[in-house]
Amino acid sequence: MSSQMAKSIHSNPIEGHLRLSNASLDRLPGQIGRPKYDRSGIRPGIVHLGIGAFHRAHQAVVIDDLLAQGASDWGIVGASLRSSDTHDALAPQDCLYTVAIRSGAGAAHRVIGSVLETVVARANPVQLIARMAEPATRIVSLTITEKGYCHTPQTGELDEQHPDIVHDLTNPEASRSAAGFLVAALSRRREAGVVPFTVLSCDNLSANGRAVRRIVTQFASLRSRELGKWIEDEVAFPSTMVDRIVPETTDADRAAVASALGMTDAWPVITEPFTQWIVEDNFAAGRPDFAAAGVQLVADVTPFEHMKLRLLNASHSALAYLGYLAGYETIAAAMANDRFAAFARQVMEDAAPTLAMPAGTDLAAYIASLLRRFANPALHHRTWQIAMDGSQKLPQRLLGTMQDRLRRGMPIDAHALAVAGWMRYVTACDEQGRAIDVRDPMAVELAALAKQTGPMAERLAPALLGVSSVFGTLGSDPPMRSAVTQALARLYALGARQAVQTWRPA
Ligand code: CS2
Repeated sequence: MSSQMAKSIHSNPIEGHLRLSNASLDRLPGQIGRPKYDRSGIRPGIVHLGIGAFHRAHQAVVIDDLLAQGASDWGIVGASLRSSDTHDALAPQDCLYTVAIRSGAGAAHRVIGSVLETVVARANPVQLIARMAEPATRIVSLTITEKGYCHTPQTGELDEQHPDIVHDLTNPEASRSAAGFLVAALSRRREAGVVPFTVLSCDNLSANGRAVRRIVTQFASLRSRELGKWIEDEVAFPSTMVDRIVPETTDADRAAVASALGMTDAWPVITEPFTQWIVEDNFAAGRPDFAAAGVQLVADVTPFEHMKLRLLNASHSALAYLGYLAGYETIAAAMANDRFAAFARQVMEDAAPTLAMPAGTDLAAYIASLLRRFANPALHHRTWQIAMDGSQKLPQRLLGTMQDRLRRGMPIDAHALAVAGWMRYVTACDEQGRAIDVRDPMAVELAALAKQTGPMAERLAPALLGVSSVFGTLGSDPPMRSAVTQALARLYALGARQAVQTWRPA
C-alpha cells in the first residue's frame, strides 16, 4: 500500500464505519476469531524488525496463540525500518488487524492481538534502539527481505560500501540498516551489563541465522574489534525456516474483510491455511514455549531451509519470471496451465537429489503439497510480487542447485530456463515491447547491461552471468554458460508461454 493510501484510510475512515480497535472487539460477529486473553496484561518481550504482511500472518499468529496460553510477557513491538505505512494503518486500531485465511473452501477471519506497539525506525531510531536495549526484550526477530542484509548475495559478506552501512558506521544512534540497529542495541546492552537478546532471522536465506550473524559481527568489528568479538561469543543467532504464502493486500481484500467484520481494518493480511515454522533451539535469553503453538524445534535447520528454498522458492521464482512473461498475473493462473505446473514440478524434482534430508522426510509428499498450495485459486499472488529482488534471491533459490547438479554431471536445463526467464525479465521490456516495472536493488545496472548487449541470447546471457555478486564463479562455468544461453535463445525465439509449453527435460 502506498503511504498516501494508508494515510487516507487513517485520516478519513469510511464515513459512519466502525474501525477495528480494542473498544470495538466485542462488536465483531461471533464467527470472527479474536484474542482470547486480556491485552492490557501483555508485556513486550520481542522486538520485530520489518513488520510487513509476512510477519503479521506468520510469527505474530504463533505469538497470539502463545499469549492465549498464558505466555503474557512475549508480546511484540513491531518496527518498520523505513516506511510509516504499517504504523499509520495499525496505530489507530490499537495494533489489531485481521488475518484472512483463504482457500477454495472459503475464508476464515481472525483478529490478532500480539502486536502491542509499532515504531517507525527512520522517524524514531533512538526510541527503537532503547526498546531493543531494554532487558525485557529477549528476542529481536527479523523479516527485512534478502536485500535488508546489505550483503553480497553470492558470498553473504557484508557490503561495506552499501550506503546504509556507510551511514550507520558514523551515525549509530540514527541507524538505517538492520545491522546498524542490532549492533547499536547490543552495544548498549553490553555497556549496561545486560544479557544480549537472541537474534532470530525469519528471512528466506540459506542458514539465515549464520547469515545475520556474519553481517552483524562484521559490522560490529568495523565499529570496534572488542564489540565484534563479544557479539561473536555471546549472541545466539538461531536459524529458522519460515513458510506461509502471503500475497500483498489489495483494496478488494480490504473491502472483503470489512464486510466480513462489519467494520474497517485499514490493513488486514491475506494468507493460506498452511503455515510452518522450524526453529533451531538456541536462545541465549529465554524463549516462549514455541512447541506449544506447533513450532518445530530442531538442532539444525539447514536441511529444512534448503528444502524450502530449493523446492518452494525456486519454483516460485521460476513461475514468477516465466509466468509474468507469458502474461499470467498470478501464480494460480500460471498453475492452471498444465505445462507450467509440470515445469514447476520439474524444477522441484531436479532440486530434490541435491538435498540431504533427515531420514523419514517424504520429499514427494512435500512437492505434491507445494503444487496444491501454488494452485490455491483463492490467493491472488502476483507473479510480479515474487519477481522482485531476483538478484538477491537467485543464489539460494536456483544457483546452489545448479552448482550441485553440475558437480554431479546432471542436466540443469529446467533451472537454466528459470534463470533465462529472470534475464529476460530484467531487460525491463516484455515480449510485447512494454516496460516491466523491475523492482530490484540492481535493476539499473542489469537493465544497462541488457541495453549494451541488445536482445541477443549469445551476448546477453554471458553479460549477465558475468555479474559476480549474483553468479560468482558459476557464471564462468562453460556448461552453465551454454545451458543458460541456449535457454535464453529459446525464450527469445518462442516466447515464454511456448518455451514452457514445449519444454521437455533433457
Ligand atoms: C516468495 C515467498 O515473494 C517471494 O519471493 O517466493 O515470499 C514465498 O511466498 C514464501 O517464502 C512462502 O513461505
